[in-house]
Amino acid sequence: MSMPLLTDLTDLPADVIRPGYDRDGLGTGILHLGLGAFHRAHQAVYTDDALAAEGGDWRILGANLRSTEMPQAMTAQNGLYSLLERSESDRLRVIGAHGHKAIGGDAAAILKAASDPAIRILSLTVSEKAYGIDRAAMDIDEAHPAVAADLARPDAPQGVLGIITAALAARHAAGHAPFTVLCCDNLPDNGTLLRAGVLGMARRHDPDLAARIADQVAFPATMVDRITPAVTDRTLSDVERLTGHRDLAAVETEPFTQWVIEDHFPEGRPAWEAGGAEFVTDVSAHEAMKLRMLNGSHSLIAYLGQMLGLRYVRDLVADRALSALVLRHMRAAGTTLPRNAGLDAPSYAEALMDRFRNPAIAHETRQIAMDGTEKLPQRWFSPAADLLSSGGDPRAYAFATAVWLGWLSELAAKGEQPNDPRAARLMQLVSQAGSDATALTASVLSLPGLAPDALVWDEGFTGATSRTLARIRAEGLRAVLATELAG
Ligand code: CS2
Repeated sequence: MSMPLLTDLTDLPADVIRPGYDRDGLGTGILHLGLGAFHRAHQAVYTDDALAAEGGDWRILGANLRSTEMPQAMTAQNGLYSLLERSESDRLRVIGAHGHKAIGGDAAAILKAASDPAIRILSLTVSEKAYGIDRAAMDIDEAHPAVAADLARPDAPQGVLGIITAALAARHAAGHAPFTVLCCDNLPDNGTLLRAGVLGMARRHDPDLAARIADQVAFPATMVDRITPAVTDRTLSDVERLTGHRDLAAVETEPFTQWVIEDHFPEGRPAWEAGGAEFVTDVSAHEAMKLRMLNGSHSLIAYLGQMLGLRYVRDLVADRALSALVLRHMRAAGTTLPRNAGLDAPSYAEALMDRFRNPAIAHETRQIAMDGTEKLPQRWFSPAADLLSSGGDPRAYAFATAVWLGWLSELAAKGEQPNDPRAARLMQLVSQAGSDATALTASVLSLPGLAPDALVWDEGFTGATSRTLARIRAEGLRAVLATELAG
């Protein structure tokens, strides 16, 4: 007999933690775009804690711009889902912060919801590649497919920038206050960046609207952190065992969680501090530490793992030589961080290594290896440029870059492609460079927006990268690893 679906809070085992508030008594105040596992394991959990502590009309309306699967699953479960925190012992909690219905693949419905005055925060976890913002120009990237579509049809926006701009225009026209825009993706200065994108879009349509947005809309920056592997059949079967219910929206995650937020919410906000969120006036130092040390070393782990056939992050850090390389990367990243900001990079590195080692977390290197051209600029290439400008040793970054290029070469040789929005271009560059490691290094690093010019032109860095790449190709990664730490 198949188990009942999780649709309410009855019939749950006594040890399952459940929402500490009356869900039906609280209205919706947040529209969240991007109903992925990370949002369900992070912001929604903080909101659940905030609602339990202080109540308020801050439940979340979740929406996916394109895919319908998760919104349908959430709607079928009245917005409820299980959060499985994995460590030596698993902890199961049902999250109630979402409303009863979610929106999937219906941009017009999302725009309508965003125009509703009840919504006072619009938050996002749509992944780096969804925005279409040119960081160098701090403007929209007109070649990005969603941006191009929204420039052509501002009345029927499909992308995040078009939807936010159109909703802010509709709210102004109806006499409603703007919402606060809260970017929760792993991008540096994510608030400022998204603001630049929205202003760029608004300026193209209506300069007065752009001026109003610049003047009135808050875009607080955030640093978000919680390792959340993709959901697997094992997640779902463990949740069934622990709850006695089927749950197609369940997520699994690590116990650690962190959220640092700039406290700038003119229309109010939930009491997220109840869940441990830290409110600060400037998140940039925290964000640089997290992006460069955690995400930067994650990307190194991902490409090493992909090349060495190691499936999970924990498999890599269980290997002494590999974990030494990961630690070297973290240390190099640590030297690029702002001084006098009260950061403790050595303790942070140690704590990260422990989190990466968590035997209960099966985080696939394949998942992290996705979208390299979107992730590596902030994870590797800007810190590497900072390191060079302060006279530091760029070896750790040259090594990481060589591993990525080596992996791309290997994929090309097998007739495969990376999972990356610029996959076709990358494969073309690999094929054009042939066996010339110097040419491949130069051509990939010169891709628009990937690496700062100072890095692309630095012969010490590119030379070290292409020499390591040539060795990886000639001798194999294992052989290079053996000498990398020794020399
Ligand atoms: C990872 C991140 O997939 C990736 O690229 O580096 O999702 C990472 O797990 C989170 O940022 C941790 O907070």
